[in-house]
Amino acid sequence: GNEAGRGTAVITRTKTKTKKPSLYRVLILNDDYTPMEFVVHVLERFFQKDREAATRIMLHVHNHGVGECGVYTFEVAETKVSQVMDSARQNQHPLQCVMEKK
Ligand code: NFA
Repeated sequence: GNEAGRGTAVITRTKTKTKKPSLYRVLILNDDYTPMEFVVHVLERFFQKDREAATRIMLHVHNHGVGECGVYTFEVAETKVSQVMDSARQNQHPLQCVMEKK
């Protein structure tokens, strides 16, 4: 607390900073044209999945339309989405990657 000149007591910082960051799911969307091997490659390169996990996620997206690549804080999730979208564009694949708040 702080007692300032005119008898106005002001409480500052009653709480310590314990706010947890919001988390975001990064998702890949299915399409009819992106090669399965490219999606596996993306999951290995940008999401640190081994071949088995990457293949499982790719097949889940292929069969269900959408699938989770990982959960990250806002800036990390944004970076992952940009990396995937840039790589897809460079390779002329229509692959879409999005993030959503958990
Ligand atoms: N559906 C794509 C195909 O049959 C493969 C794919 C999987 C694309 C996951 C996008 C995401 N070639």
